[in-house]
Amino acid sequence: MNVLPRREDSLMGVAVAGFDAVGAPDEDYATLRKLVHTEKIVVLKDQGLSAGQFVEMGRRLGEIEVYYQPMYHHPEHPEIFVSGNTGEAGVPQTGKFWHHDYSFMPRPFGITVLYPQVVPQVNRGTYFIDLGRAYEGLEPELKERIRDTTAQHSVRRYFKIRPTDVYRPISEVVAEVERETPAVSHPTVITHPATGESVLYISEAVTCRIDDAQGRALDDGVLRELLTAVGQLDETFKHPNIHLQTFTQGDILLWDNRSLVHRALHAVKPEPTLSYRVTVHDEYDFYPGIGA
Ligand code: 7UC
Ligand code: FE
Repeated sequence: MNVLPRREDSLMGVAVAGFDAVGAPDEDYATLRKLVHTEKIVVLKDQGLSAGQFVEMGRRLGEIEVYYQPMYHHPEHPEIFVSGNTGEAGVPQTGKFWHHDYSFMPRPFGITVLYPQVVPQVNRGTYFIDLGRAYEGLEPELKERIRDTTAQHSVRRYFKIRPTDVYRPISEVVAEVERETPAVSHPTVITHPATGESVLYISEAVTCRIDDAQGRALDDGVLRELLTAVGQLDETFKHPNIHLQTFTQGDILLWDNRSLVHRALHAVKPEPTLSYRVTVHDEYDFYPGIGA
């Protein structure tokens, strides 16, 4: 495996040539995980894996987390989350909002692996913000205000109506979402277990409130101030923290789901697009003390 030098004008990420996903020894997979933790995005070039081989790659990386909703599953491989609009499988318009994967769950995973299958011609790519670096740059007063606080995360705003929900009362669907996936709390600032960085762990789509150490909600303004400062409310995507990661056919993207929030780029008039995703727990707890 050959790590290519980062382009000087790029905020994050490295490309890797010659990674043999099928034949790589365990040491190479350990090196790859480390690279994801330090570089935040790794793009493996020129991959030609079948769906089954892609799942196998996920298993080599860690413990696969199967998405909790079957409507996203690949028909033969439930481990693969399919997003796309080509009709055969998958859900269109996924992740079109700043989020981490699974932050609304009690035990999120460390690494997301994306394997684009049909790459759009025009609107290709995914936006990213590194919230470790962004936390470092926050005003000291703002850091002080969120010390020892927790943030609540809920999927409710972006839960997609399923085919099986047609003709159900919306109140029943909402009650089910709150019952099955109640809001969860995580520290507002988590420690990255692999790098030791302090990482702000909030997103525009999923974080719904910040609580002090006694569980009392802070003023809404604090969450808005944080989201503004790090770039998640910038509708022009010109904030200096925002990185647009593009990809071409044959790329496999791996990213650090602890440090990065991401947002899919979807056209208003959609072009054909299809991508496969597997998500894995690496060798570390999501953050030290989770679930304790
Ligand atoms: O349809 C979607 O955008 C899925 C989203 C609500 N969750 C992705 C995840 O992994 O948390
Ligand atoms: Fe996502």
